Amino acid sequence: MPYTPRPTSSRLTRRGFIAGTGAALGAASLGVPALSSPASAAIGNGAQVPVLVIGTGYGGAVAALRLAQAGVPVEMIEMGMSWDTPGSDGKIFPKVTSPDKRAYWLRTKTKAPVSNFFGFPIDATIPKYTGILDAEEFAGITVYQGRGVGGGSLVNGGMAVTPKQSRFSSILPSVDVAEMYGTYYPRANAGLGVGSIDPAWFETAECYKYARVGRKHAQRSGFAWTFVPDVYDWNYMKAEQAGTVTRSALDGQVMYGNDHGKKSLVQTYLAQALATGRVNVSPLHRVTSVGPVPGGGGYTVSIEQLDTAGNVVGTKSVTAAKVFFAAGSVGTSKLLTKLKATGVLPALNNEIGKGWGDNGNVMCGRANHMWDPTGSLQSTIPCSGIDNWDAGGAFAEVAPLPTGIETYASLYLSITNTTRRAEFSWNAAANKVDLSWQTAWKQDSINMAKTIFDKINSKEGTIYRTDLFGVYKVWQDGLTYHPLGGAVLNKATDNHGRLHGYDGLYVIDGALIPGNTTVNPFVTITALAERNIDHILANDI
Ligand code: FAE
Repeated sequence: MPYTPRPTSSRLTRRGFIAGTGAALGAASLGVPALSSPASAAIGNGAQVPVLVIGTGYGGAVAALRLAQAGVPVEMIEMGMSWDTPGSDGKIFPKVTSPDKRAYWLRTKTKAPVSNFFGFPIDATIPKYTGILDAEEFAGITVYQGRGVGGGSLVNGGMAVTPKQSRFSSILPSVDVAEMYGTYYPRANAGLGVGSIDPAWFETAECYKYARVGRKHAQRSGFAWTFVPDVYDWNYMKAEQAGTVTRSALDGQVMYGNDHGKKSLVQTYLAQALATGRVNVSPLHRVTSVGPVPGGGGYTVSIEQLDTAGNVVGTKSVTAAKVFFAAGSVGTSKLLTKLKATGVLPALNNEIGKGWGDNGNVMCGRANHMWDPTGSLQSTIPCSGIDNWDAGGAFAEVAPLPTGIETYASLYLSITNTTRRAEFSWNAAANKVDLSWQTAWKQDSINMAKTIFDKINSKEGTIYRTDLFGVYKVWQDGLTYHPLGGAVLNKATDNHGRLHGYDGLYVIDGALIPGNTTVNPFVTITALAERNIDHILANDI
């Protein structure tokens, strides 16, 4: 059946959205519905609530949905915007090749991961705005994160990978493997709407020529190559290729959002959570403190309200009986590190801020021969990877370079088995949280990625691209898309995310996972959140 995308200009009201949720969940038209109505829906100063969730990414969305289904009202606080209104170009989100103010969180210049093209820098000046992608800079690493209702699900490639069961005990040693693979990974995959590419269509689709070239090179060097599941609607992708729907993945949209096709949390967990009528979301609200109410009775949560230039336009203080930290690995770790160091939550243990890793992310490009073009039309959604984890410690996704012209380049994002772990600490003089990551540590990841690409280059008679990440720079070794850890399960918390030292405070996001998931992380973050909230609902609520 042909697909009919929802017009991007249709902004649903809260009531209309809730009524339409059932349809939206299974719908083919994956436009972006509004999740919150204007400021009137925002949490009020002085409110007293049973549960407050900080952040609307994977961990937060799972917590909100399951609590609400159990009858508990939930207030979700999100520092980013609700992405539901088209700009003057009729689109909600910009393309990767033409970022504007919507692209970056409070920056005046873009900071593209592929920063150069044919050696020339491509970053551009933009107005400061509460845009969708945060390139948060620490001394040794830039951490990319989604900002907005939906968190990282708004900006990621949707690659939805369940780690191999045999590797799970190295990821989360205190968690029951059978329970995860029998109950929680299947639940997470279903809740996220994970699907697989049609292998027959893959063989002919123009937009995946780059992936077929990646497969050919991997297999000729003897590497295991595999399809990777994704939350993008694969039937919508087919329709994009056929030219029967408005293009999104085939129109250069991904890292700054997708107007269509991608099932972000806005279409899945958050849609279901709102449909219960028990969840309220306050966008452009940033939590700055969580401290015990003197004499007991929950926690005082301090919140700043922001405008779209990032100015604080109001402050609020609310009381919550229980607080879930779901601000992402960096957001949660920064809050907890500061609150412990400044004496607001002094009984947190000494594991706070520790065990942080970059999932071993490193990027590189290869220059193909002129007879091996990768295609001028490339889907922004990766669909395959090269698995050399056991032999060389690297899993490399075959990534797109959606420039709209033939580049003869193959691009890869590798996830590697690095054991480097950094620590967050409170810098009182600068009034901020630092991270001890060192750029030089990426050499471990580079060495592991080279076990794949040195071999392919040697077999194919090709070389690394040196013009994509600077001038004569082979490796993008300054970033991660996959921050993990900082409030590690069974260390900073008990084995289900309860923070030591305080009843009613929980961590439920990527901060729980100690630095590496062996594959892309959001399915594991979601599955772990499903496991923990099950236990918390049965025992604490
Ligand atoms: P996250 O989704 O980051 O949500 C945290 C939320 O909390 C955000 O919305 C924040 O704005 C909000 N927040 C933070 N601090 C505060 C505060 N103080 N007050 C209020 N709100 C706050 O956390 N993973 C995959 O598995 N597959 C992929 O294909 C993939 N591609 C990626 C591509 C890019 C460009 C990026 C940046 C990431 C990618 N990831 C991918 C990583 C994935 O999105 C990430 O692991 C999850 O989003 C982390 O989920 P959390 O629930 O931990």
